[in-house]
Amino acid sequence: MRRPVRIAITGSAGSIASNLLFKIAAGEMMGKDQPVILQLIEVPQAMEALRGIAMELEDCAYPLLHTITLHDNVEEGFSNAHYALLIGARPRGPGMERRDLLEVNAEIFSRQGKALNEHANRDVKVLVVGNPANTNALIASRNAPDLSPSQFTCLTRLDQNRARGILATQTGANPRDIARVIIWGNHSPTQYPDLSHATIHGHPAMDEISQDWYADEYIPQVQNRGGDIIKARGVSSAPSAAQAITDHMRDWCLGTEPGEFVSMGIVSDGSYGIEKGIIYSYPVRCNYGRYQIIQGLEISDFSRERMKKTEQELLDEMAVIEHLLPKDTADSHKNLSIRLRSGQTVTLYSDNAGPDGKSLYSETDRVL
Ligand code: NAX
Repeated sequence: MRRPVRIAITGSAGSIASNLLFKIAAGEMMGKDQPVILQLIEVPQAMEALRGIAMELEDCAYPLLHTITLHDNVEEGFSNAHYALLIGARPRGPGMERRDLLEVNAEIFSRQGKALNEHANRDVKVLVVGNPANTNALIASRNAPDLSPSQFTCLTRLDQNRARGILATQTGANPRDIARVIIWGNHSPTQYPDLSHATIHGHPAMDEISQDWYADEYIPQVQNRGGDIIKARGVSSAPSAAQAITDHMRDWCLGTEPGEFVSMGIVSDGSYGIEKGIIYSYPVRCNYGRYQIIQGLEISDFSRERMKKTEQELLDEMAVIEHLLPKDTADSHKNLSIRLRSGQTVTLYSDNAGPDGKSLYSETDRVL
């Protein structure tokens, strides 16, 4: 049996976490042979509710659940964490402008970034879920100068799963047989769900659907799915978000399926002409606990326009909170390849996952 890993989770008494914690304790995220220590973090007024969740976890008698600790502050809660899932965030209140939302969350995520820098394990893997997720991840990362920007990611896997599920329904395919669906950009309605490289049973997905349905129905449906769920249920997505968090962390830690891409919000290294340093959703593949941006995909004018639009929204969000970002961490975000933990540019391993048995990835230093 392995040594237990420490997973710190903010917003632990909220709707997403209430679904997620039971999946983690059951071994769905880190594997069926990996014991876990859950370091659950909430705001002080939610500690009683959190105690109730801890009791329910205990009542499941999960063999992999080593210990549960409860915290009303992140400094204690992040202590020695190997993984940090930042789910809690301030939702938009009545009369609150987007600018106010960005600024109020900037305060929360600055403190969390500093706490991770000071207290977490040096190899901590961070996933930001709380919205606006991409910009919150940027803020946390910029406040953690001793950690690599590549340790900070944000969740766009829910968007990818939605894109796959909706395509499966339309074509009658099993979601398992659909691969290489990509989400580019922001976790917001400007995101671009891209099917140009997607396959169904290994054949181009675009051959199975019409361009009109893709452009006029499919893309807006994926982009607005979160809002449609709130309209229908009266509450935002929770079980599907918990599933997506599980998928994101499992793939990052244990590796992606051979030949498959998954989408993750990660710091841009300038790939595909996207501004360096912003947190942008890219197609990646993961192995040995690292991720690599899939390089060399052909980008049509149709795609380019949409990738730029969502990039622009992220630049606008960054402009709103720029004055709150520490200046001295800007360079580490823009010069990623020299910020590898080893301090050197490295040659990638070759995994024969590319076309004709050649590696797609061996000629780049973009290992993150
Ligand atoms: P809930 O309101 O049910 O739960 C949030 C919990 O976070 C609350 O219990 C609250 O007390 C706690 N919290 C707030 N600030 C905190 C802080 N500073 N430290 C610790 N805990 C804190 O929201 P839920 O439905 O669980 O959603 C959580 C966040 O995920 C929201 O920001 C939501 O917008 C975002 N989402 C992001 C998604 C993504 O794909 N990136 C999809 C799902 C979801 O909409």
